[in-house]
Amino acid sequence: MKKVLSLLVAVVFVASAAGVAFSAPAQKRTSSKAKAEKVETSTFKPFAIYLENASKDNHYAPSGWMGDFGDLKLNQACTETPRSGNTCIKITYSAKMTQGAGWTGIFWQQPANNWGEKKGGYDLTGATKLTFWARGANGGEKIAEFKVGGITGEYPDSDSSAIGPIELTKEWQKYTIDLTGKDLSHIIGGFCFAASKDDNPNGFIIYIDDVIFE
Ligand SMILES: [Ca+2]
Repeated sequence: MKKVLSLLVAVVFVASAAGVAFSAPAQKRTSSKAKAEKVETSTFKPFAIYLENASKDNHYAPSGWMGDFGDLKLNQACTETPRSGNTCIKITYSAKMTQGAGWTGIFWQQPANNWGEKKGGYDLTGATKLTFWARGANGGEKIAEFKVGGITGEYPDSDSSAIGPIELTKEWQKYTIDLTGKDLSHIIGGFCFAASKDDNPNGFIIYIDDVIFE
C-alpha cells in the first residue's frame, strides 16, 4: 500500500531536481555512509529489490518517477506470465509527453522519494552484480539504460553502474549490471530504467521480475 501511495508523490522529483547541483561536504558524506543500513559483507547473500508484490524481502521503493512521469503506469502485482512466483512488475509508457520531456524513467529509492537530500540507502558492499529479468509485450522495446546508483545530492550514491541501450524481447531474458570494483557502501538508488519517446514513439509495455543484488 505504501508503495502505491508513492505514485502520488512522483512530483517530488521536480522539486528535488534542483538539489542535484549541490555537492555534499566530505564530512557529511562520511556520516551518511556510517548511517546506511549495513548489509552483510563477508559472504554476500542475495538482496532483492523485487521478487513478488509486497514481499517482505523486497527493498527500495519505485518512487522516483522522472521526465514524463505522467506517461507512466506501474503495476507491481501484475499476474501476466511472471518470471517467478505469482507476480511481476508491469510498466506502461504512453509516450504522450505529459510533462514535455520526451523521456521517462523510474528510480527505486531508499527511503522512498530520496533524491539524495536525506540519509538512507543500503551498504551493499560485497555484491558483485545486480541481475534482473525483463521482457516487452511485443519485443523491440528500447530501454536507454538500466542502472544501479547515480543519485547525487547531499547524501549521494557512492557509485553507479549501467547497461544499455537494450532492446527487449518478447520472452523473459536475464540481464546483469556488473558491480565489481564499485563502491557500494551507500546506495540509495538501487535500480533505475530510462527510456525515450524517440526510441519508442508509441510507448511500450514492459515487464520486470526478480531484481536481485548478488
Ligand atoms: Ca515474481
